[in-house]
Amino acid sequence: MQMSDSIEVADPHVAELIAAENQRQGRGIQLIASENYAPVSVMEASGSVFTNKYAEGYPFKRYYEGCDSTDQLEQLAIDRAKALFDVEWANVQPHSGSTANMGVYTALLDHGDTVLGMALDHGGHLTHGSHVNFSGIDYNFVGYSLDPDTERIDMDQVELLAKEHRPKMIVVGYSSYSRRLDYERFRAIADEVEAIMMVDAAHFIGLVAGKAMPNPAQWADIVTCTTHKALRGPRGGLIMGKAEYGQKIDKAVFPGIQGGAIFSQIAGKAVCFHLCAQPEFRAYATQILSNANALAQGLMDGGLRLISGGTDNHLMLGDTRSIDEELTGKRAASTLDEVGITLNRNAIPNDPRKPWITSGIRLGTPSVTSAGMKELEMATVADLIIRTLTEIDNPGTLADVSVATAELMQEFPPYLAGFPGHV
Ligand code: DSN
Repeated sequence: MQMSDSIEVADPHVAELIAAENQRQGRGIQLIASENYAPVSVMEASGSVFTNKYAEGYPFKRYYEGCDSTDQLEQLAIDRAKALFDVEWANVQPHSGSTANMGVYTALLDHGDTVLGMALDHGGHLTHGSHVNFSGIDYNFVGYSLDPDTERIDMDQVELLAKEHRPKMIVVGYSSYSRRLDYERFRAIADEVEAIMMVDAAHFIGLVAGKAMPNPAQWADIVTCTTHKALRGPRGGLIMGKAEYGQKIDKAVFPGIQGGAIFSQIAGKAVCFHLCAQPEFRAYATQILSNANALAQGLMDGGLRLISGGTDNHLMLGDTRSIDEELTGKRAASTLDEVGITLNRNAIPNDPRKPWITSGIRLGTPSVTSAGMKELEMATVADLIIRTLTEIDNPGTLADVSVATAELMQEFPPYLAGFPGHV
C-alpha cells in the first residue's frame, strides 16, 4: 500500500459506499432538519493532514511539539467564532453537540444539581435531561413543556417550575420546536432564581450566523451548538459565551472529558466560520426561513396539521394523524424515503405512540436551500409529500412521485460534476 493511494485503489469497497451515499444525497430530496450539504472546502479541511496531528491542551499551551500550524489554526477558529457570534470567549474543541453540553454541565454543575430543560417529548434534546442520557442520569432535570392549546413553550409554566425547583441552570433550546424562543423572559426568570442561562442553539445557530434570527448570546451566559446543521460546517461542537465561565469550561472539555482535539474538524470549523461571515451566507439563512415558510404553507394547504400551526424557523413538525388517523410517523417517513424524500419520524407533543413509531414527521429546509431550491420548489415538494401520504397505498402514485423527485433533484445537484463520487 502506498500512502498516496487514492481510496479507489486502497479500499474499493469503502469507495463504493462513499459513491453510493453521494448518489443518495444527490438523487433524493433531503429534508432532515439537522442535516446539510457541507461545502467542498469544509470537507477538504476536515479531511486534511490535520487528521494526523496530536495536540492536547489549548493554543500555545500544548503537551506536544510540532504545533505551530495547529496552534494558529485553533486560535484562528476561536477568533472567527468570537467575531461571528460577538462573544467574549469560545471553545472549538467539543467533538459533538453532546460533548459541548457535557462540558458545560461538568464545569458549572455538581452531580445531582437541579436543571430546567425542555422535555424531550415536547421538543427538547437527549442531553436536556432524558432519563436514558448522562444528563438525566447525573443531574436532576425538570422538564418544561408546551401549552396544549398553542403548542408553544408555556413560559408561565417555566417561571412556576423555576420558582418551585430553584434550578442552578436553565437550558433553552430544542431539537424539534418550530417557534422563536422568548430569550428575554428566560433571562428574567433565570435572574429571578439566580440560575445560569444556557442556550443550546445547535439547530438554529446557522440562522443566527446569517443574521436571520436574534443572537442568543445577547441574553445567555453560555451558548452551545453543533457546527454541521444550518451552519453548514463539519461535524462537531462549539461552546461560547461570557469570559467569566471560559476557564472552567475549557478545563472541563480538556482534560475533563476529552483528550486531544480533532484538528481536522477544527480546520473545517475555521473554514465554516469564514464562509458564514460572507454576505452570501446571510442570503442563504434568509432563504432557509422563506423556504420553511413556503413548505409549511404547502403542507398545511394539503391537509397536514403542523404542530403550533406553522414555523418561524427552519423546521416543522407534522401530525400524520391529520392525513389518516392510522398513519404513523414511521410508515409516513419510510414511504417518503422510498419515493426519494428523506426526513425523520418524530414524536409529537403528547404522542400516544411509542418513540419508535410516533405520530409525526419532522422536516427542515437547510439542505434543500443549500441545493439552490426556492419557494416555488417548496410548493412542489409539499405537493409530492401530500400526494405520497394521501395515496400511500397506491403504487402508481408512489412510482410517479419517485420520478418527480428524481427530476427535481436533477435540476438542483448539491455538488457540481467532478466532485469525487459525483452522480
Ligand atoms: N437530535 C438530533 C436531531 O435533531 O436530529 C440533533 O442532535
